[in-house]
Amino acid sequence: MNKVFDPTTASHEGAALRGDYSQAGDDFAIAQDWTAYTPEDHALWRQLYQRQISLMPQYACAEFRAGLDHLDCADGVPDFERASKRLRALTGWELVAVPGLIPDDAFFKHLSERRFPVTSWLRKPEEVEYLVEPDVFHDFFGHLPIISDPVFADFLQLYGKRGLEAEQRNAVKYLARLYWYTVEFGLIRRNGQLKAFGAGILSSSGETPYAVESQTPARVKFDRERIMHSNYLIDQFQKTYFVIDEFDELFAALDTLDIDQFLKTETDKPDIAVGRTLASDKLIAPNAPRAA
Ligand code: HBI
Ligand code: FE
Repeated sequence: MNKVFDPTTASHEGAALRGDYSQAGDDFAIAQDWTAYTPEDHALWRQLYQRQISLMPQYACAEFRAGLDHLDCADGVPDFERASKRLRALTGWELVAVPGLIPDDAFFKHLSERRFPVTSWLRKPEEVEYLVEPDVFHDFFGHLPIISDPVFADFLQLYGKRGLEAEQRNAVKYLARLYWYTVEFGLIRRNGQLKAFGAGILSSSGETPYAVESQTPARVKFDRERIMHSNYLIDQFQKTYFVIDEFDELFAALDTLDIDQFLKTETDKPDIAVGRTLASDKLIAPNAPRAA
């Protein structure tokens, strides 16, 4: 099956696709082929894992940390089948291996059926610091732990369902912003302290402390319409993070979203530029930086 996937139609625009799409089925699923990872891959995974795990007690929310424990993935690039078993037991989700970014419709379909697409390839040693496109470390370490939370798990499935609907109505752009500012870069407030749950934050050693305690970016109370109008950048630390108090807020935001109504009343409003804050934003202070 020779499928051509144009990355410029995906929301992570400009990402170079490096996986092998020629083996993918119509749903873009491939075999993980766990035995093909080299000892160097496993060593690089352990290096990435060790660096991130040391940051989690301070910066990740409790649900994410509990999920990470359940996934038990310290030793090397994880076997997706084993991880699927664990996740299935917790929230009924499983993993599906993919070659990288996949088209929106295939992505939404998987989520709507409680399957999370996980890129199978691992970055190269010279990319430990930074990568624009998702690899197995970002997808597995960043995304899967929080899917062990039942409320988040239901929210993500609903995102898939609403995404399929948005596709029919040409509204994916607005839904994708919600995903970006929550699933990828979301913060949650716990006992007055900010913690991260977004995968883009928690798979990055630089952005993890930055998102939670830097004085530079703005932190704004979660607001569905505000986010749906907000542009974002994929190749640098975020300039604005949105903060929830409960995962229920995410579920409710999608559950009560009337896409047709939004298109009718909201889409003539201008986009909000990256880094801009509005008078109506409820601003939230960062945590005090960790003592050195
Ligand atoms: N494919 N593998 C993969 N991972 C993503 O996060 C992803 C994708 N395709 C489309 C997509 N994200 C976004 O465009 C949607 O959330 C809108
Ligand atoms: Fe991601």
